[in-house]
Amino acid sequence: MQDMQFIDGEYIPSASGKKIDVIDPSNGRVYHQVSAGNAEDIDKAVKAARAAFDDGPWRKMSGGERAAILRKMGDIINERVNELAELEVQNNGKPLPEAIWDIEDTAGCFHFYADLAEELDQDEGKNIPLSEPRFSSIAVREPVGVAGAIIPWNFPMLMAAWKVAPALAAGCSVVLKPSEVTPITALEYGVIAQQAGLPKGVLNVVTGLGPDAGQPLTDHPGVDKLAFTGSVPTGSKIMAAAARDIKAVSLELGGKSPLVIFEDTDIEAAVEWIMFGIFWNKGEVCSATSRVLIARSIYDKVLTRLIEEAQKVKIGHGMEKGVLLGPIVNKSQFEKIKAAIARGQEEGATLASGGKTPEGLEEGYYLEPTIFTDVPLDSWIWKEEIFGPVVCVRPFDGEEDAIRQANDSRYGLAAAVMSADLERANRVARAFRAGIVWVNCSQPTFTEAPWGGYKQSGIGRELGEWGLNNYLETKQITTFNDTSPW
Ligand code: TXE
Repeated sequence: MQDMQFIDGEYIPSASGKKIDVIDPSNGRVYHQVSAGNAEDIDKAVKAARAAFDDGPWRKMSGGERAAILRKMGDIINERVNELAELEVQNNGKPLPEAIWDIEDTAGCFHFYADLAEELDQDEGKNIPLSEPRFSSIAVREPVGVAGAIIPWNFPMLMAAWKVAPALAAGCSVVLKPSEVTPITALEYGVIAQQAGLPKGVLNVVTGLGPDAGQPLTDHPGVDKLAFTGSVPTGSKIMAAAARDIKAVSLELGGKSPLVIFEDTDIEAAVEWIMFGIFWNKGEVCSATSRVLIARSIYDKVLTRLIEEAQKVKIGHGMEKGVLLGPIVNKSQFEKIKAAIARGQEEGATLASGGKTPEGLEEGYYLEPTIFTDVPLDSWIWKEEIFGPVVCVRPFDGEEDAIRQANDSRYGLAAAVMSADLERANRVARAFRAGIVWVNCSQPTFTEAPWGGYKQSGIGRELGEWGLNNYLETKQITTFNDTSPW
C-alpha cells in the first residue's frame, strides 16, 4: 500500500510530514496512514502538471500514441482486479463482487477513452462554411490544460477514472485529489502510470483533507479546469473558486432520485430494482433511487415483498461470501445516516423495516437496510440526500401525480420508471427533470452514455464523448485566402 504523494512521476513525502489515518469501516480501526497534503504539495503537483503540459511530450503525441498508454493502464488495472478490489473492500467496506465490478469498469473506462483518443487523430479540423467566400475557417479541438480532479469516497478508483481517463485522452495533465476517507486505490494510479510509461508530471496524486489540499487545488492559478464529484455545499465552493479565475468547471453532485412504479409492473421485478436501486453499494451512490413512488393499487403488495426481501439481506464484512450490505464508509457518514433515521421518525414517517445496527455487528459501521413509509412530502428525509441504505416509499394516484412528486426536488441527477406500457414509460422518462433516466431498471451505468445532473445535481456531463469534451477546448482558425485588398 502506498502512503506518499505521487508527484512528477515519483512517490515523495508530503511537505509537512503529517499523516492522515485510514480506517477500516468493518471495525473502525486505523490500518494505514497516508500523507496529509497541503498547499505546498498541491503547488508542487500543479507545477509538475503545468510543466508536463506546457513543455512535455504528452499533448504533442498523436491520439494513437496516447491511446497506447491509456490501454496499457487499463490492462494493468485488469491484471490487478482482485488485489485492487480487496483494497477497495478494506477501505470503503463494499462487498467484494461490487468492488470487482468497480475495478473492471475502471479498466474499461481507460480502454474506452483510449479508443476516443485515437479518434481525435481523425479530427483534423471541422470545415466551417462561411458567408464570405474569400475566407475559410476550421474548428479544431485541443486539450484544456491542467485539470484538477477532486473525488469522493463511494467509488474511489472508478470515480477517479471517470475524470483521469478522458483528461489524459484529451492530452491534459491532471492533479488528482482523492477523498481523505478512501485514498488507497487512488494512490495506486502512480504505480500504474509508471508501469504504463505515462510521461512524468502528466498524472499527480495528492492526498489530504478538503480544506488543506482540495481548496488549494481549486484556488491554484496553474489549474485550467476543475472536475468535482461530491456534495452540493463543497460543489458550490468549488464553483465559486472557479468563478474567481474563470476556470472551466464540471460538477457531479448529490441526488434524491425517484423510482416510479406503475400498476402494470411485475411485482418481483419492481422489488428487485428497488432493492438494487437503493441498497447497491450500501446506498452510497449519487444516483441511488432513494424515493420510491408506487401506484396505489399495488402499493401494499410491493411494500410487503420489499420488506420481506430487505430483511433477508445478508449484512457483514465485504469479504464474506453472500454479503450484500457491507459497513457504511466511516463513522461520520454512519452517524449522519443514523441521525437521518431518527429525524424521519420525528417527522412522522413510519419506520417499516430496519433502522438499527444488526446484533453482533456493533464493532464496525453496520446498518440494516431501512424502509420508511408514510413519508411527509415536506419532510427532510423525503427531500434530502441521506447517502445510505435508506429508502422512502410513497403511493401515487395516476401519471400526473407520479411526475409531480418525482420532479418536486432541488436535485435532478437520476430518475427511473417501471411499466409494461413502454409508451407511457417513455412519456414519463421525457417528463422527468433529471440527467439520467432508467426505464424498467435502476442504476445500470455504461461508460459510453452521458452522466450528470439537472438542477442542483450538477453542471456538465461525464462519460462517453461528453466526458472527453469536458477536457477539450474548441479553436477556430480562419484564413484570408485572397491576396487582393478587401
Ligand atoms: O463530501 P465532500 P463528504 C454527499 C453525501 C455525503 C456528503 C458529505 O450526501 O453524506 O456528500 O460527504 C473534497 N475544496 N456525497 O464530506 O465534502 C473532499 O476532500 C475542495 C455525494 O465526503 O463533497 C473530497 O475529496 N475540495 C457524492 C471531496 O471534496 C474539498 C459522493 C468530496 O467531499 C473541499 C460523496 C473544499 N473546500 C458524498 N471540501 C456524490 N455525488 O456521489 C471537501 N473537499
